[in-house]
Amino acid sequence: QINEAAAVVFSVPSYACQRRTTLQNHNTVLTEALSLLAENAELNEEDGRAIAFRRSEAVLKALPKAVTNLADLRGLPCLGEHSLKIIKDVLKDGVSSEVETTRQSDRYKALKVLTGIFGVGAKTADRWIKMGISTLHQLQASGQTLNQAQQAGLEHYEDLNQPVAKAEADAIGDVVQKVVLSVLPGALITLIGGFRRGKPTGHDVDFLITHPEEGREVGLLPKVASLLKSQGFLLYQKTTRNSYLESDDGPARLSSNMDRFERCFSIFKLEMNPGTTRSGTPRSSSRTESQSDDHSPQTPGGVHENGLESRRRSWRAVRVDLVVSPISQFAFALLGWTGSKLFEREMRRWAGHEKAMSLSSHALYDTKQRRYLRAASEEEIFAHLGLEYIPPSQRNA
Ligand code: 8DG
Ligand code: MN
Ligand code: MN
Repeated sequence: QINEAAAVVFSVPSYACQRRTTLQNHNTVLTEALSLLAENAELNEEDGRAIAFRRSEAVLKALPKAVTNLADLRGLPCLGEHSLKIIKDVLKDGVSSEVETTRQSDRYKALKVLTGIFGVGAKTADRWIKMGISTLHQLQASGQTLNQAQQAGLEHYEDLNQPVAKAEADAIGDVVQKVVLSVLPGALITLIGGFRRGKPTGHDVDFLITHPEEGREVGLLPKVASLLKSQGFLLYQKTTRNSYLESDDGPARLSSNMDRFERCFSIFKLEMNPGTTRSGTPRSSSRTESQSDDHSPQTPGGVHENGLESRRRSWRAVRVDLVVSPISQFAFALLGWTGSKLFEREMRRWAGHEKAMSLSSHALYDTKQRRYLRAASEEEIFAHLGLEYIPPSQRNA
């Protein structure tokens, strides 16, 4: 065959946690097509289908150069029939009709808009769509009862759907660090999530906090959250305490992406006014939103915090996740919260299927030896699992 001679031979291991996946991707047209179908499946809670598309997407992300020919894909793992059909169409026509039809579909568009509200998941969005609610206006007009997270999510919709830049993450890191250290001297704060993997932007900012002395970290977040709030840095927060020790089901039986760390899901108020020093206390939360803009010289009074006038504000809303782990679980928490989500999922699958072990963000359990394997670093966890160490910047599967 003609293709045979021209075909590039790629060799890719089947688990994403065996591969080095950088942010540089030579097949963006193909991966964006597969990603949209994966996202659509996630929004429709078709988990098996979503994972299949995510795995195909990740295999293409790991290739050292662009695929130009279907024959290039021979021998690659994880590429199912459906994914291959999409790839074939994109290679031939530059687009896939299934992807474009999905992108334009009313249901996909409505699911995107509604789940774009912080606090709204696929289930809630589906319920609303079935009631004829597909837009933010329809939602507001419907009189649906929203919980506090959703109310805050709607209020800050525009900001929370703008990417967060690394510089913004660092500015928030400074504030968080200062407050955490004032409550617990000696605490260690690490930027995790996508930014730790070297992404230039993110949908939120994730921090992991610990303390070198086991136990000193207990109950830290309620204090940190209340200080941040009193200093005017929080627009919303929900703090939950650590429930790991109380649980009798153990880490092995936790559902895939849940853990039991003390944590705070928040919406941060980030000052952006160039004239305002970052370290200064912005304002007290006891003042109302409309008053709080008054000090800014170039901001006219009566500006609302969302809508068309948003450009005149001196601040923006940013989603921030704070997680606290005891030092004995720190390496597992760091690994579990660095992502990417697919990399994490694949690592747990590798542990279970290939090693008869159970990996969570708390611990690694060896089923055959019937014991927990300790680790003080991510490197040790990879070693326990018989995997080559992959640094965060190469976990972008
Ligand atoms: P982004 O914000 O830049 O869009 O990407 P990200 O930083 O990779 O995604 P993320 O949604 O902020 O999640 C960061 C990591 O944390 C990711 O690996 C998934 C993981 N994670 C959660 N929730 C939970 C959870 O409840 N338990 C555990 N163990 N991990 C979680 O997002
Ligand atoms: Mn993140
Ligand atoms: Mn997050």
